[in-house]
Amino acid sequence: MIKNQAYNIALVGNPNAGKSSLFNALTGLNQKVGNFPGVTVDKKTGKCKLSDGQSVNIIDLPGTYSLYPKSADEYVTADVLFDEDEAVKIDLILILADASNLKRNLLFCSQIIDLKRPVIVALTMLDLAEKKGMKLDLNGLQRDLGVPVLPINPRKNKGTKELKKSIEKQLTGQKTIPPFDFIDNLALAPKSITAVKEIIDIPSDYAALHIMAGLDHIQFVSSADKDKIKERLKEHSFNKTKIQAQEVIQRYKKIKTIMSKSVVEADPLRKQLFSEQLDKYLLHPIGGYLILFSVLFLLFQSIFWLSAFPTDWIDENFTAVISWVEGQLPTHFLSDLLVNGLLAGINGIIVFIPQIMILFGLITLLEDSGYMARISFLSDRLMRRVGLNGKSVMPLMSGFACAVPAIMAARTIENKKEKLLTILITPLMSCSARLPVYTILIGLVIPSKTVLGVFSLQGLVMMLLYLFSFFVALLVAALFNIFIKVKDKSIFLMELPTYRAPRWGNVLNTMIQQARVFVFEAGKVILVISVILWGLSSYGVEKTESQTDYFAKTSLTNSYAGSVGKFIEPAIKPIGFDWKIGIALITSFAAREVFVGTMATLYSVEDDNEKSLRAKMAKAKWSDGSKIYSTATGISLMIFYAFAMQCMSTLAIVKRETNSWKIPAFQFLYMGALAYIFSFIFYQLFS
Ligand SMILES: Nc1nc2c(ncn2[C@@H]2O[C@H](COP(=O)(O)OP(=O)(O)OP(=O)(O)O)[C@@H](O)[C@H]2O)c(=O)[nH]1
Ligand SMILES: [Mg+2]
Repeated sequence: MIKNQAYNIALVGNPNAGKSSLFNALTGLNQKVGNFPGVTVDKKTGKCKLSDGQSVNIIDLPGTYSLYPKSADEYVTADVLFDEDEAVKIDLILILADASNLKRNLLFCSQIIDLKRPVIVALTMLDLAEKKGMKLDLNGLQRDLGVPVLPINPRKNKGTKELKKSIEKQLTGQKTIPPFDFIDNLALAPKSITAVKEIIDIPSDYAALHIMAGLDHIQFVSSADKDKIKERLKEHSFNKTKIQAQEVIQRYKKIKTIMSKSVVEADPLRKQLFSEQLDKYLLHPIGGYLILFSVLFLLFQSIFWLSAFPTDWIDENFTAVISWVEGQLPTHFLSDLLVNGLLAGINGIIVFIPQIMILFGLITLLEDSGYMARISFLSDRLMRRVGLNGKSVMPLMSGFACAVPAIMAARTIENKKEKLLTILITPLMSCSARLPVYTILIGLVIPSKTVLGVFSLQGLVMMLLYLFSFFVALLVAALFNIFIKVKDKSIFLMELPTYRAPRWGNVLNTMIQQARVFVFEAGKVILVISVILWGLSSYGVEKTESQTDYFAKTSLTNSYAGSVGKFIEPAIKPIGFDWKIGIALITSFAAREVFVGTMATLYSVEDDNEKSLRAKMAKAKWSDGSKIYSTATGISLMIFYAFAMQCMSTLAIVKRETNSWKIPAFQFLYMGALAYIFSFIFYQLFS
């Protein structure tokens, strides 16, 4: 086969079978891998060089249990497999099957085989299967399935060489289209299938069945043909549900026969694996919840404990660097821009690297070990009370890191209402961008004391903030649940993956990458805004008798930024904010991280001898001489940042995922209202 364009190879299989691990091994990229079903929710393409030098495209896809898609992520995969996706046309399908759960994995495998396209089956988790006492005859399986079957271990990068060879073979001539149907598909609905195949040209009986079942969703069939098909289906009284049920029964029957020949299954009386024993404690109806609370408690405390030293270290050294640079430069407005605009902005960013790294590291640890899936399981009951589902936990937990991937993770939720509710409340989770704001304010208004001997009071307050916003999020869900009228059946089916030792390389990698993203992506925004802000807060309008100067170097109070801040001050005074905070609120609508940079710029424009931002803020006074950053204002401000929707990227992703402007607009409004109301209440309480 000669082709100008690179071949496209799709990675498909049940969730958590190791597709993304293999994708990374083949392409050298760093697609997210985690030990729970539903990590990948979108397609991702990478390049891989085969031994003959040709480069092929590898496409990582969301995992799916069957070819009848139910959730948004499963549709992504089904669309690619049925050529519904305009962007990718598949030349070869690589099915990954988890050998330690072979029976269930073979169901999906057998469906793909019946599509009659070039296929290779790669078996993963053979190490686990062996531990369970299973024995597999790969040659026997290959014979019965009629397609190549290869053993691989993408976690350890084993078997990839042989796999590449097999791919090469398939692409260069010796293509093996599965020679026989796995089950007798035609017999499922002989008249309807024949009728469809007369109208459109497809070789596979089973694919014809899928066209009939998903007719409304399919686009490559013209509407004239669709009408014809519909007519014929009615004639032959085609019943989708009944046929699907029959299909699955027949497939399992055949799988059973095949397995009895080629597989020695795990002995049910064998000694339980460590992983299985562990669940006795971790999923215990009482103990399980106690452990869960302790884990989360430790998580939030460690963010404070572990980051305290490196954060202080960076802060001290970088402020020293800034002072030094300032000393070297002549007095000029460009030096001013460099020191008070740029460097102050950079300092605002890099001091948070340790916290961001620790937060992402700990979350990755939870995901990689397999405990995250247990958190879903344990919280399903609570989630259900407020109209959500155990599967909402994954988006909500990853919302602690960042709402953007978290909202995409809601794709795995099948029920429309539960999915919408999850998307609506996910931005209320305290994401990593709020950490800088919390940290600086907690440092200002909460004394650094130890409670009960070991716990830091500052860490406790931080945790209370997280808990409070989580609690409010659930209340909000419960409230919206009453008003949203979408009827859809709801189930919670989630496979609990085997516990695995975290891959430390992966944890470290995620930490470094996220720090990079934070510094560069957020950094770009922060720097741009800091520089603009420096301009707006250093210059303003000055009127003298003879002329009006629109570009006069002036004090912060009289500057452009100052005027805007002063303008909105009356609206925010009731919640304890002064006009400088007002300016920060406005700039933070781009992204919350901008807060610290804004403060840094505003306070350094006002010439001050203090170099550390915290010290400058601590000195700030109202006109009556009282401290601006009182406990009440500090708390009110943190609460505001906890609830307000200050993130353009989140709004954009909600728009994309829900395909509607109304939902992000509503989110923006309701979160703003919550922020103002709660800030007001807390300000009054603590004043
Ligand atoms: N023991 C063992 N673990 C493996 C093997 N292959 C992958 N894993 C682990 O299995 C887990 C799931 O891997 P992923 O690559 O994220 O799985 P996926 O198929 O992309 O999952 P989804 O994106 O959720 O569909 C990870 O913890 C891997 O380290 C294997 O052959 N043996
Ligand atoms: Mg994946």
